[in-house]
Amino acid sequence: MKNLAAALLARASISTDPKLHQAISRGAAERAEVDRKRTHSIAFLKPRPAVEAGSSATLGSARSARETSVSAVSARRQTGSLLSAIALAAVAAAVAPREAAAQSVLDRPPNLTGTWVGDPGVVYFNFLHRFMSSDPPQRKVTNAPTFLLAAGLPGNTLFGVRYATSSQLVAQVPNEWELFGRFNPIAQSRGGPLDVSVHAGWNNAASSFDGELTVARRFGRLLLMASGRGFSNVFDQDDALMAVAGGAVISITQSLALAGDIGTLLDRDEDREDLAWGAGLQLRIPTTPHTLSLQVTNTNSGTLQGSSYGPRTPATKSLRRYGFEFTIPFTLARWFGGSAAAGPATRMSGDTVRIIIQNLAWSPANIEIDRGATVVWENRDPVFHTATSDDGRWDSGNIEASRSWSRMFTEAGTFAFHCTPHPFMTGRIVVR
Ligand SMILES: [Cu+2]
Repeated sequence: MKNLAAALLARASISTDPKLHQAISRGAAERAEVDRKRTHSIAFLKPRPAVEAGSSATLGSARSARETSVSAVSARRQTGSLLSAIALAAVAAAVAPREAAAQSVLDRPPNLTGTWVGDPGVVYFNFLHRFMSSDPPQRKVTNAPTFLLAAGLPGNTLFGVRYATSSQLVAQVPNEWELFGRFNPIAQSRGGPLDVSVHAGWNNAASSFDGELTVARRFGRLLLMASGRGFSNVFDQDDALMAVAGGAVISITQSLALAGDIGTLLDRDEDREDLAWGAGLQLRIPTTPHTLSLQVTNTNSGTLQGSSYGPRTPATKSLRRYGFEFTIPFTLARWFGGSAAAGPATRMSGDTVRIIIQNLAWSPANIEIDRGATVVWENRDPVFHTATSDDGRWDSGNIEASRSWSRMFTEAGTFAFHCTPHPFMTGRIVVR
C-alpha cells in the first residue's frame, strides 16, 4: 500500500509530505473494501486497467490535495474547447432552420433526459435549479444549478453541454462540465415500435467517458422509459461503473403531467451514495414554447453521473432537494430570415386544402389556391393557435389542440396571415 500511495503521489504531482502521505495511506486502507467491490465491476468498460484495489480512494484523496491551480488551468482549456464546439453546433443548426417546440418536461421525469434530441435549427437552453436547506437553526439554503445548452441538428441528433456550478461529483471540482452528443434512431412518432436514443458524453470533472442507452414507449397517457448508463471513470476514482434508471410520466391534461424516476449505480458506496430518485409536477406554459417542472429529488447535478446517485455522508440521512427546471428553445429561423411566408408558394388544387399546424409552424406556410376553395387549418400541436389575417379580414379565434378551422376564399388576391400568440408563425395564401 505504501508503494502504491507513493506512486500515486508522484502521479498527482504533489510533494511527498510525510503527514499527507500517511493520511492518504490511511484513507486508502479504509476504502479498500469498497473499492475492491467496485473494481470487479464491468471490466469491459474500463479504458485502462485499475492500478489495483485501493486505487480509487487513494486517487480521490490525492486529488483533493492536489494544487487547484493545475485543475483550474486544464478546466479553462477544456472550457474553451467546449465553447468552440457549441458555437460550431449553433452555426450548423442555423443551416437547417425550422420552427419547433421546446424540449418538453412533459416527456420526462426529473432525472432522465428520455429520448429527446430536439429539432434541427433550434438552440435549447434549459435551466435546472435545485435548493437544499441545512438543519435548524441556520437553515442555510444552498443552490445547485445545472445549465443545458444544446443545438438540434439534422439526422435526429443533438449536440450540447451541461454545466453544473455546485457539483458534488468530485471533491475540489465544483464546476462540472458534460459535453455530449445524442442520437435518436428509432421513434414512435416516426412509425417505430418505441423510442430509442444513445447518449455519449465527456465529463470534465470526473475525466470520464459517459454513455447512456434509453428506451421509451408511450401507452396513451402513460410514458415509460428505462436507461442503462456506463461511466469509464466514475467520480474520477479510476473506476468504471454502470447505472440503471427508470421513470414514468402520466399526462393529466395537455399541459399538466406527473412524473417520477428512480436510479442507482450498480455498485453503490452506501456511505456516500443513495438511490437516486425524483418526482415532478410537469407544466406546459400556455401560448409559449416553454415548459416548467416543479420537482423534489435527492440528486445534485443534472449530468449523467450527477443524476445517477443521491449524494450523502455517513452522518446525514438522505438529502432532499426542491427545485425547478425551465426550458427555453431559441428557434434560429426567427432571427435568421426564416420567414416561412417568403419564397415560392405551394400550388394546391381542389375545393378543400389543408394547412397542418405542427411544432409551431404551418405546413405548408405559403400556398396558392383556386378561387372558391376552402382552406382548413388543422392543429396537431398540443397548444392552441390562431389563423389571423394580417389586415384584419378574418380571425379564426383559438384553434384548440386537435381541432381545425376553415374559411372559404371567394375573391382573388394575396392574403398574409399569422398566429396571434406566436407572431413568428407567418403564412400567405394566394388566391387565383
Ligand atoms: Cu401559434
